[in-house]
Amino acid sequence: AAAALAISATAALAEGETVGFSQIGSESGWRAAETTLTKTQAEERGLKLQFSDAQQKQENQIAAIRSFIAQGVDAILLAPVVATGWDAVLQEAKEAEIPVVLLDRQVDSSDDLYLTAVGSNLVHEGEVAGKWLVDSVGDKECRVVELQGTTGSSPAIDRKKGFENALAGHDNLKIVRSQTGDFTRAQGKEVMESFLQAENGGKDICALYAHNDDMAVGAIQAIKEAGLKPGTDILVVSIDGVPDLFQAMANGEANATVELTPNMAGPAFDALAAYWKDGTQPAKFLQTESKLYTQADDPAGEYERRKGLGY
Ligand code: GYE
Repeated sequence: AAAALAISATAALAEGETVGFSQIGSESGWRAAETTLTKTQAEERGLKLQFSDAQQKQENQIAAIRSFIAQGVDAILLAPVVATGWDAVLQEAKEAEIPVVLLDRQVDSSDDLYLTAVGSNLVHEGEVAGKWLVDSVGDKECRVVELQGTTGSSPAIDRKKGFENALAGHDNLKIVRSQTGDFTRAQGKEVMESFLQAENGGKDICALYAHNDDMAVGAIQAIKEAGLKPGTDILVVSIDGVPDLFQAMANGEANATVELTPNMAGPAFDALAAYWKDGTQPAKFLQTESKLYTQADDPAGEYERRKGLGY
């Protein structure tokens, strides 16, 4: 009888909740780190994680959420690739009484359709990046090119807005070209090549603002292949704080980045634990930090500190 009791107790402990995670894909080093940290923390907390990689397609995310609902998971994590088109499937999760937690991006659905959203203030990130450039350039004429994130995603919309807020009133800084690089290195390089060609081989470009570090790293490659010096001929400012950007900064090839923690799962799992325990309703937005790093902030040391963190 004692042995049976021990087994059932263990079974109860091992039971743990099941969480479905609809991840966008692995378009950037930052996203790969977010996935790694989510899997590690689920394991540490005794949660069973059903992971789905949507290859950056919304229809795949919606299908994954529907399969999680059919499985009767205890919660759903969703990093929404774009901001629109979620009402129906979020309503289905609500009717199934499955709490949904948004990670790192926002949706335009009403906030009664999700338990909480964990992420940074994306407009503020753009403002921090823009302010750094305004302060660095002073009253010099500066033609700026912009690599936007995934079209229709909340970071692409908000980081553009924030950067423009910071440049308002400083007419010597002008965004002369702006196009999506879909948050990837490859497309960041490709689009930057077209910007360089269109701007007198890059000689007319004073600065690049990239909505994430991966596009900046791709663009840095293109700037070097055009025979120019990234970080001096063309200033480079971006967002995420991934190790490779700190590496570029240590080499003088990038100037500034706004850090985005890849650990969105920690606050998400904490909120879910409280909700599962006694129905505690968290705030609808759990905001993470946005810290500016420049070449003055020991980039080589920051590279060392980050390179093991799941990137
Ligand atoms: O900046 C980028 C990833 O959603 C804020 O998505 C996140 C962004 C991040 O592709 O690297």
